[in-house]
Amino acid sequence: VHIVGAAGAGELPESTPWFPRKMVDLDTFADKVLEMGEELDSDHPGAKDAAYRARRAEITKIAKTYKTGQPIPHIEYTQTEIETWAAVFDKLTGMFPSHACREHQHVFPLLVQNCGYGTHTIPQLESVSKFLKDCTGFTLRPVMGLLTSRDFLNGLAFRVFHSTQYIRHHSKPLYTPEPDVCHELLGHVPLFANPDFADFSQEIGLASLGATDEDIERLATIYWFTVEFGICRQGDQIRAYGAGLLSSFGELEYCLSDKPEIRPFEPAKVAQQKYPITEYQPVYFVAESFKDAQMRVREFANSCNRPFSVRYNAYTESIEILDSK
Ligand code: HBI
Ligand code: FE
Repeated sequence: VHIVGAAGAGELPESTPWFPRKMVDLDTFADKVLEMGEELDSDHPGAKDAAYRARRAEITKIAKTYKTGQPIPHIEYTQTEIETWAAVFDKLTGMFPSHACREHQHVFPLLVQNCGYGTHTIPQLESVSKFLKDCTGFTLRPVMGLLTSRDFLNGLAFRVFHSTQYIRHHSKPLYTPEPDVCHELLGHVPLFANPDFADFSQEIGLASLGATDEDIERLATIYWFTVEFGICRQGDQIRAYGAGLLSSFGELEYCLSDKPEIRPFEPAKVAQQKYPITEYQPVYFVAESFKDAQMRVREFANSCNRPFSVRYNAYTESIEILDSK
């Protein structure tokens, strides 16, 4: 195996889509957000609330100007925002013992102890990011809203998770059409503290670097059915590990009921599965373990149409290109 020299880009096939090679390259994602970055869709519960939109703009400005290596600025959340958090927090933490996977349950009390998780406090991203860094090397970066699948998945290659910092509208505490701090902090964060899950997530990220648009679509679908809506076998039970499930009161109940269809996690098949984004999922895929899922994704990545492979150098926080796979 020969490592392509640092000069880099020129030595990759010309058709290779641009991808971040160093951690600081992620700074270029800051203001590239899809629709809900600044304007809200007409069906967003906060669309007609000028004060809510102004508050969001204030918070997303942090993400817009954030640069690698800076501490994530502290947000002084308002009483209304804290009440919204409290409603979500109480509802979900009541269900975790019976519905969340054991990895999520193991980490949750540590987040209470170390990062200020609790009914009456919205944890700060900076504190959570430091905690994750100690556990698995994952860090958070503030983001204005939805990134493209390519940019979002590319971040995972660096063990970076792009996290929103604003909260859903107070009129509907148990509903949000987009990611918000409740989804990120209660759904995603606990799992990124788990070493096997961190490896699994980075594996998807590495496969996404310089991938074709078709392969990005397939990897995004795998991400959807795992990191967002994954369920896993745990002894003789099935539990939720996907953040979309762990942050949704209704779907968390539904996904473990006898209503949805459940299939084994086989990436080549998962990648072809169509899915709705505004309704509960009709199909879930069950992983045997995060290690097993990671190995399967690695195998899948090797079948993708990319003429090179990559590895992450954690010392230099950069991607090395390997010219044979
Ligand atoms: N962007 N900020 C942000 N957060 C996500 O969870 C997210 C995203 N972009 C795409 C995405 N998730 C996934 O649905 C896949 O397309 C990767
Ligand atoms: Fe998410």
